[in-house]
Formats: sequence, C-alpha cells, structure tokens
Amino acid sequence: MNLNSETIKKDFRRKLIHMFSEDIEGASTLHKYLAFGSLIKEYCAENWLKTNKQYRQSGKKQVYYFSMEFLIGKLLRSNLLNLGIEKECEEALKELGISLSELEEAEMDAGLGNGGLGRLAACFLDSMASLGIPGHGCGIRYKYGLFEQKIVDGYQVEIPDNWLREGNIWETRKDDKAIVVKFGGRVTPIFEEGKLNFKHEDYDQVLAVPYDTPIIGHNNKTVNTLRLWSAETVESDKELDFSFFKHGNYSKAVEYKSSVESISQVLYPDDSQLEGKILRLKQQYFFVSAGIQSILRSYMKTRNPINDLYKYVAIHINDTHPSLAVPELMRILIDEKGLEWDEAWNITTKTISYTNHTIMAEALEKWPISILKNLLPRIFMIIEEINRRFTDKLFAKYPNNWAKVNNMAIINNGKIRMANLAIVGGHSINGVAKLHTEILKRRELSDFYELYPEKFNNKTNGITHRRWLLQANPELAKLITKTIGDKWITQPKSFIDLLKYAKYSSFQDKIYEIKRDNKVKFAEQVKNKYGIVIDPDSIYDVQVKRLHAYKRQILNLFNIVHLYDQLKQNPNLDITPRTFIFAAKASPSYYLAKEIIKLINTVGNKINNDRRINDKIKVIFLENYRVSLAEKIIPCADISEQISTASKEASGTGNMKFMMNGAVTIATLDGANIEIRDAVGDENIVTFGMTAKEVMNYEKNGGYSSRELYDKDSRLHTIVNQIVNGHFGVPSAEFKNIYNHLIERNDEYFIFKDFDSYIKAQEKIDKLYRNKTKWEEMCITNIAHSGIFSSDNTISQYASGIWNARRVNIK
Ligand code: 26Q
Repeated sequence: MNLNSETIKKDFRRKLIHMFSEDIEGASTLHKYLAFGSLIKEYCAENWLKTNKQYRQSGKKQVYYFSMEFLIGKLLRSNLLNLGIEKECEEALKELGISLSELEEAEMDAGLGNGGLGRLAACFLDSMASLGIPGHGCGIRYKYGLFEQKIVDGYQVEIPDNWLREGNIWETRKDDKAIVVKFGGRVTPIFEEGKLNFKHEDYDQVLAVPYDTPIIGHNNKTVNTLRLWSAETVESDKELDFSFFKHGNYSKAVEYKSSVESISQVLYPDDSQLEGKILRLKQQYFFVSAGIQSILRSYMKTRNPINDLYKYVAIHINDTHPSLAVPELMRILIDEKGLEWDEAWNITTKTISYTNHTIMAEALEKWPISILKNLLPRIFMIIEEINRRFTDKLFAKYPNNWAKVNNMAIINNGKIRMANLAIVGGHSINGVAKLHTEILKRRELSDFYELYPEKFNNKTNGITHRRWLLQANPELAKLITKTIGDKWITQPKSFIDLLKYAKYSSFQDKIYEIKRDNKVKFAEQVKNKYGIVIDPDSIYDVQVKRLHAYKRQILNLFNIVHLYDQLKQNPNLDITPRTFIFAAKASPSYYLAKEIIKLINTVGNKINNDRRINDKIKVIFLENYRVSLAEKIIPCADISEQISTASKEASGTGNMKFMMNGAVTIATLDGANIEIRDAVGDENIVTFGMTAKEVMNYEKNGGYSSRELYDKDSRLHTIVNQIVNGHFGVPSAEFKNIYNHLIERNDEYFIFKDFDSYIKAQEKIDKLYRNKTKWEEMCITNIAHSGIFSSDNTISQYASGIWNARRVNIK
C-alpha cells in the first residue's frame, strides 16, 4: 500500500472526530485504538471488494474451511504487517505522541477457540490469503469466547470472556445475507408427480446473520473472508415475540428470544468428558447449515451446473465438529435442487474433506440418535440412509464379518459416529503429523484404511511465521532479514540459509543478545504483575499449552520438586539457574487439571520464597494463557517443553513456534516432535522417554505398575509423599485426585515410567547450556530448519493434494 505518515495522520484525525467527536488530545486509549483500527479496515476495503470481484470473474475454485473454532488473537499489528504499512503507521502515530503498542494493548483477543485446533484454523486463514488461495473461514460468532482465567490463591477461577464489550471494529454485519436455519418439527414423505418428496413442518426457525472479517494476505492485495454466524430470531417470529409481549406474557417473549440467541452465546470448553450437549449439536448444525446454504446461494448465481459443484467449491471440515456438512449438503441437493440420491452423493463426497485431530478413541464425537432425531429429523433420515447404503456395501464386501461392519457403521449402539460419517461422506481424511497419520491408518481407523486407502493422507501442521516470528519477535526478524534478505517472509524455507551462520560467533552473539533483551523485558512484566523477580540470565524453561493429563505438566513439576530437594540438601549445587514458566487453562469441569494448576502454584510459592536455595530456581504460573500472551512468552524461551506421552499428542503446534524463535526442545517422540527431530538432527534437540510403540504395547498388553516404580525409586517416593503430606504447606486432601491418578489409577500417562529419562534429559540440557557456542549453534540450527513448519507449506499441500485449488493473483 502507498501511504505516507501525513495521510495517515489526517485520516486518523478524521476517524476520531467522525466516530467519537474527539481529538487526539482528548481521546482515551480505547477510542484511539477503535478509530485507528477502523481506519486500517477502511484501508483494506477496496482490495476486499476487488478480491471478491476477481474471484467471481476468475471462475476459480473457492475453498471453505469450516471450523467451530478460530483462535485469532489480535488483528491490529498483523493487519498492518500484511498491508505493508507498519512502519508508516508507527511513524505517523509517533508524530502524534502515540505508541502503536499502547493501542495494541487496548485490543481484546478474539479467543474463539480452545487451543491447537482453533489456532491452526487461524494460521491457515493467514496462509491461504498470503498465498493468494481463494480460501475462506466459516464458523460461529460466539458472544463469549474461551473463559478468562484468574488465579486466586493458586486456584483457577473462570470469568466470562466478554470480548465484544467495546465493539469489534474488524467485522461487518451483513443483514442482507442472513439465512434461515430450521430445527425440530416433523417430516412427512409425500408422492408428488411420481417423485418422493419430504415435507418438513412445524419447525422452529433461527436466523443466521453473518459477520464478515477481512483476512488480509501479505503484500499481495488479496483479502479473503472469515464469515462468522450469529443466531437471532427471524422477523416473523419477532411478531410472534411481540404478540407474547402484547398479551402481557413478557417473560415468555424474552425467554424465546434468549433461547434462540443462546446458540451463538458461548464457546464450549474442550471437555475431558465429551458429554453430548444438545446446545452444542445446535451450534454445529446452525453454522454448517447457514454456511452451506450461503455457499450454494452464491454458487447458483454463477450459472454453473449443480453437478459441477465440486469443481468450483471445496468444503473442508476441521475435525468432526462440522461433519453434519455431509447430510446437510445431501439435503439441499436432494430436497431443494431436486437431484437423485446417487448424483447428490457423487457431488457431496467430491466436495467434502476432513481433518482428524485426535487419536484417543474415547474422544471421537458421537451423538445419541434420540437427540439428533428430534432436533434434526430430516438430517437424521439422510444419515440413516447413508448408513444403510454403506453397511449394505460392507456386508457385500465382507460377508458375515459382523465385527467389521459394526466397527465401521455410522450408526451403532444408539449413537451416530461423526468420524465415520466424515470419512464415508468425504473424499479425503488426513492426520496432522506423520506419526498421527500412521496411527490412524494402522490402528484407530485401520478398517477404513483397508476400504479406502486412497482417501488417507498426511498433512503435517504448520504455523504462520508472519505472526509467530515477524510480528512476535521483531528484533529476530530484523536480524534474519539483515543476514539472508527478506525472501523468507514469502518463502519460509529460505530460513535454511541461516545454517551457514550457525557457527559464526558474531552471529551467535547477536542471536544471544536478542533473546536476552526479550527475557529482560519479560522479567520486568513479571515483576510488575506478580511481584516476583526472575533472572534474565537464568534458563527460561517454558511449558505453555492447555492443561491435560496427557500433556504431562506433572512430569515437569516432578523434575522441579526433585531439583528443589537436591538444592535444599546442597544449596551450592552446581546448576545453571532456571526459571520454570507455566501457563495453561483447564476445562472448568476437569477436576484433575484444576488440581494440577493448584499444585504448580503451591510448589512455586514455596520455592520462590525459600531463601536457602539462593534464587537458583523459580516457578512462575502466568495467568490467562491466550494468543497475545503466547506471542510475548515464546520469543523469550530457551527451552520448549513438549513432553506428552508418546502417541497422545496428534501434532502439537506450540513446538513449532518455539523452535522458530530459537528455543531448544525437550521432547518425547510424539506428534510433530518427531519431524522436528528429523529436521534438526539428534544433536539439536533433547529427546527422552518411551516410544509410541512401547506405550501402545503397554496399553494393549498391560504389564505397567506405577506402584512398583513408586516403591522402587526413592525419588518418586519422596516427591509423591511430599505432594500429599502437606510438605508444601497445603492440607493433604488438596491433591488427592493427583495421588489417585498416579497411584490408584496406575498413572495412565506413564509419568513414573518416563521420570528417570526426563531427569537425565534435563541434566543434559544443563550441561549443554554451559557451552555458549554450542548452545547458540543449536538455537540457530532450529530456526534454520523451521521453515518447513510454516503453514504456507502446509496449506500448499492441502491446496494441491486435497482441494485441487489454485492461486488467483489479485491485480
Ligand atoms: C468437543 C465436544 C464438546 C466440547 C468440546 C469439544 C472439543 C473442542 C475442542 C474437542 C476438541 C477440541 C480441540 C482439540 C484440539 O485442539 N486438538 C489439537 O489439534 C491440534 C491441531 O491439529 C494438534 O496440534 C494437537 O495435537 C491436538 O491436540
């Protein structure tokens, strides 16, 4: 974009007056942010329009990424970067006595996701736009995102995330594009003109109103769209509403309105016990139906034949949450477009593709028939018919093999299995890392792999290097550009050119200085917020991610408690000082996870206040982990903790963000950690623990006893006892879930089993860190190899291998 600071200043003043009747001197930071952000949206408006027009004219395939979650974070800085006007804006604001970072602080995170899956969707949007691929997001405009976390007396307390409180300057409401979604009612088959049709009556209507957010590509004029749907009462029901009101039944009117609006009220936290909540099913159908209806509405305007839909439209579903896309597309093609079943099925399967993000069978989504049938009677009929035809085929192929048919059927045991529906109803299923895909093929979904080998493929996850390096670590970005030029911004694989400099001491010194400066700044923020002093010359050892038993925050904590014991015995123990940094939200009903948060805080409190250990270790728990906090902490990390039980973490994406910022990973051979190891080599990562094979072998054949290890290993014995005997100054009952999990329930995630090798791995890191030259070489090598984990790379593979979508250059 061609803008100078004079124009920006003038435009900004105009915006402030127009929106708030204020001048720069009188406006609050919030108002300045709102006005400035609105100006930036204005700057991209023309290209947004252009992009849409040229997409229509090009007749190229459009990709729609359906996801219950988009964990976007903030947009101000990334929009400036992608528009290529960051410098000009910073300068203009500076001349007005305003700092851009002050305005950034006023923006609320769009926290419309739980963790990895939602953040992946956001990274993919950035990469699709930056590669010029016509790819758009489709999801729900939750009024409340993932809860805000406060830590009170060491406990997690949840507060509603009212992120729209001050308004959202990035979105545009499109009333004229609203869609009606139908729930409940009765379906009756009728014969009309020799054809069987289905009449849907007495249903409830919900109005889906789209809010569009521009997704700006990096310096390429492309502006794609994230369309999020909000649930409202339809106009005719408003009259109904009003008639309740008129007749004095005010509460009934309010009740009706809020029951409709509840559909897009709140994001469900990723629950350990996957309860089938009707409201969640409503959310799923609500956005899937609105999304597909609106796609078809614009497709019909192209005048291309309906049978060619799959040539112009790809619908990708992010996990099974949107898998009702399969029967919904069938419904529209059959009931509304009048197609025969086989034609509709051919189109549907060629249009839809699906990504699986989880291995654990118990986490696969299932919906009770009774719930689905009542809420979506026509959709249920279609699922039944899909299942009938599919199982007929299976019986023909595997006569009398009941076990196999049972395992693969879409409807089984009173439940509808959404993964089976997505696999049967789409043309592609992919895992998110090599190991994950292998486990799906050989174990979890082996029967499907045997039936449809051609549908299975791997697409290792990626992250947008623009947000996670260019934006989050500007000094490192500058150094890289100075060293190898700026082509890495559009061709992230060229990070590899840094390898030449890995052994240069002057380059190593610069890398060291940048990290140290980041650490100093962070230490100041920690001191201000938590009153805890941390040493920027200590190793920052960071584990930030959702709290889950399988991610094994407890294993990390066991190393800390063990180290602390050693330090108490010998305060002069020769170790490099360390700061252990945690951040994690636990699902509100996940009691074990919440207890682990309390334990981290309890242990931290004791250690941080123990004078005897000479400040050699500190433990910090950062409140309210979210995208914007991740952007602050990741550039400071020396160590990246990726220590899940092998086979449990489908991919992980935090692991990639850390390596890209020059942290060394301590890792199990799980998810994408394996691919990180393969890229950097064994000398540049520290691995430990059981392999996935060993873990799965124990799970299958038994033979593991945590109690045995507890009895045998005095270190484990001491640590466990200290946790439950009040050693850390908290009543012993406090951590009984943790104790039961580890001892009574046989340590499901093999913490005791991997403990010894984890301790050794940590000791190895301590030694490695002392050799500055070697250490910096490791950090640089990690950065140099991180390009393959850019989501640009991942998206290119989706585009060519799954979607068959091509770029459109916007002129
Ligand atoms: C399901 C039912 C009811 C309520 C919530 C949910 C729910 C919500 C979110 C279930 C799962 C999720 C999110 C899963 C997730 O984030 N998975 C992660 O996906 C990443 C991207 O592929 C991987 O890197 C991680 O390994 C994987 O854990």
